[in-house]
Amino acid sequence: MITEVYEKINKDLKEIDPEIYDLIVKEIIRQGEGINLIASENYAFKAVLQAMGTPLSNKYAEGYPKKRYYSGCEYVDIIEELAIKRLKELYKAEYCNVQPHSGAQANMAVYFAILRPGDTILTMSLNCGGHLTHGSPVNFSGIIYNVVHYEVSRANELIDYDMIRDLAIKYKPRLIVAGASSYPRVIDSKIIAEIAKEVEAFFMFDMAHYSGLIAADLYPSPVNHADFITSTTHKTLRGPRGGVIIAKKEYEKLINKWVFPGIQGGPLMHVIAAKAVAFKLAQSPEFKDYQRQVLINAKILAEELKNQGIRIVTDGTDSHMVLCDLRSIGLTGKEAENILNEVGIFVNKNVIPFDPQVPAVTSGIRLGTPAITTRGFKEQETKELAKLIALALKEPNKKDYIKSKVIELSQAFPVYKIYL
Ligand code: DSN
Repeated sequence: MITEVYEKINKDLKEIDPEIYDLIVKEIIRQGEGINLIASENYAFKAVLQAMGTPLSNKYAEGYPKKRYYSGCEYVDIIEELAIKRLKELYKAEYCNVQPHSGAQANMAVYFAILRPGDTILTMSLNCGGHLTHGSPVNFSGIIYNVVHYEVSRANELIDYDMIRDLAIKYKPRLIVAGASSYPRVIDSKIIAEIAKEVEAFFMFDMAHYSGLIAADLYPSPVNHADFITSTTHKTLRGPRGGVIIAKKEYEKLINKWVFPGIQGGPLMHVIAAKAVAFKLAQSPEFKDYQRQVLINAKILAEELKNQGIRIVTDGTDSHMVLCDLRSIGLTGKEAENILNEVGIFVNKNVIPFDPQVPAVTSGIRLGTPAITTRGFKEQETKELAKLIALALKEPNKKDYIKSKVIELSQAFPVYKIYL
């Protein structure tokens, strides 16, 4: 049930557009009652949502602080400067741009800044956990550039750095890209930086998935190794949906030019304010504790699922995510996603390295612990959840029991108390 407080705050919306109001309420309830294990999602800080739902959205501020194309930017200038200062502090960075509307736009701005159509880029294969904007044939990056992919080793499913070096020497890429959406292990940006230097390529690290862990010093930072670092702000960081770019100071003018006016118009000032809030909160000791628990929960999840007979890709995790190979229990990723959805556990089907299934089916599911940790799950609850997942996947007739347990667990750990 939605709270009276929520109804009161949103009284106008309810009256003006009951259809949309009702759907928002349903989504809030869905998020609250279900258990979210989608590794790229999280529950943003409440203060982040508050900063986003403001009249800052009304302001046009094309340009950069103190160099805008519109008047009346005195307050949004300070907001953007604060966001920049905090992001630089958070990652000990020389320069950053907080305007990209998304991770995809952050990547696009870097590509457009340093590449020309037809240039070769060396990136992680999507089948091994790479991102769509790292050269997928259905994405602009795969259409505009000549893409060469490196893979993980078939033997241990870890990134094959020798393969990166061999391909870099053979194809002489202008850019090497690292970062992944379903690689649970540490990515060694130092080795990749050395390879990039050897072949005189640029090196971009897309830390979208790992940015919260990196901010908390719990995953190796690519700063000082990569020329460009891109990220989203809504995953492990718990900020608003959006993107950022970090780079060496020498690229400031080039990147700024390519974000605006290169590929974007007016920045989303309400989102930039919310990013600033998230960057402030990410510097707190509580955030570090939170990220520690994210890692502990991911390890417990992997261990317990393994105990239940589910094969874990790379046999474990160094991060917030766990990739399961469901061939070990005779299911596809699509089947598992549907079964878990029915009991209120949200996951996404995901290719595993060298997956024999097509991406719409897959042999795996990807699980992540950022969202459950935000709502307060610790070791005990995570272990219980892993058992419920295995039970749901192995014994379809227990659905009602599992669903009631999921509701029990989620009610014990409410998300936004003010709403639900
Ligand atoms: N779509 C995001 C993810 O789920 O990882 C970024 O690729």
